[in-house]
Amino acid sequence: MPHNLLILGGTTEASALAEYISKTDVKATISYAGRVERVRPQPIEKRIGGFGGIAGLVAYLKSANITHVVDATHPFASQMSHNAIAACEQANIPLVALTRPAWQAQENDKWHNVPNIAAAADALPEKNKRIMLAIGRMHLDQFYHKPEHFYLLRLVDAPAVEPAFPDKVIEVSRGPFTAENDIALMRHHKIDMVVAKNAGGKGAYAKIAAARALGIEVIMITRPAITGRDEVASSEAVHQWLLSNG
Ligand code: 3Y8
Ligand code: NAP
Repeated sequence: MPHNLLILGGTTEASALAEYISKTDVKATISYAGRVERVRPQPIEKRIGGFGGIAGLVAYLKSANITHVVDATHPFASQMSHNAIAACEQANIPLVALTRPAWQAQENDKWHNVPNIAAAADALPEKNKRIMLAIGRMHLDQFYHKPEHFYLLRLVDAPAVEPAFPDKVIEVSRGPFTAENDIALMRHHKIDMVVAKNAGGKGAYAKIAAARALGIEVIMITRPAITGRDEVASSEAVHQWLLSNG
């Protein structure tokens, strides 16, 4: 049966893979949750919306005659990744993850590593800081019990509901970002602390390089561990995996 690939997308690497695959004879569809108003235009077929849990994904794999799945989601999209592992096992469909390594602290980095988002909020100091909270929209409520700080929030879309921080500025901007812009942004808002997910890749790294340049502490959230799947690190390796997996 000819290859029919499902790419679970939402990252720079997923877009690069879609571009790469569009130049081959492999039929492929890139999938998004539908979290934001606009997703990046793609050269291959796109589907937007959840599948409906593991069972929904199994049903989709069968109805769409998917032969292979590449999980190219963000390292913090752990629910999707776990569902993909379970669904591909049930449907007996090969799965590989296209991942990007975690960032490693470099000389002059002032990182304070924490295991999860809740621990990042607990790690905030007592006295008033000016914090760039660049972890998106979905988990801001985990910081609501620390209202005494100023927060610079960077969101993909203007929020339908105002995040409940008394002292905040909302920067509506989608990545990828640049270090020089993030240095200017942090200087403008007199930022003295950054909270970040260890996303890896280039699209979110600007704030990390900017914090280093400005000597600002970063509370770095470790990514969730995801096991039980093969992983590759490039579009070429995905193509090789595809060819060697029937
Ligand atoms: C919907 C649509 C591409 C993909 C680009 C990458 C880079 C730019 C940097 C900061 C950090 C953050 C956030 C971020 C980046 C890339 C990548 C990446 C971080 C889009 C996209 C979708 C999403 C979902 C969105 C989350 C949010 C997280 C913003 C597309 C633009 C903070 C992650 O409002 C919301 O509901 C936003 C939700 C999940 C995390 C959160 O908890 O809020 N990404 N981001 C995807 C879908 O519907 O399936 O893919 O075109 C994609 C990108 N965002 O092809 O160019 O590869 O990482 N995304 C983080 O790293 O902390 C911004 O501001 O410095
Ligand atoms: P998540 O918490 O792991 O997944 C929650 C549910 O969202 C999944 O069970 C699934 O719903 C749906 N879903 C997630 N990714 C999907 C995809 N690519 N296609 C179809 N449905 C998807 O996911 P998340 O952290 O909210 O991430 C959502 C999307 O944003 C993903 O595409 C991810 O790559 C992208 N993203 C996330 C982050 C982040 O920080 N989390 C950063 C950058 C980009 P059903 O159970 O109904 O199938």
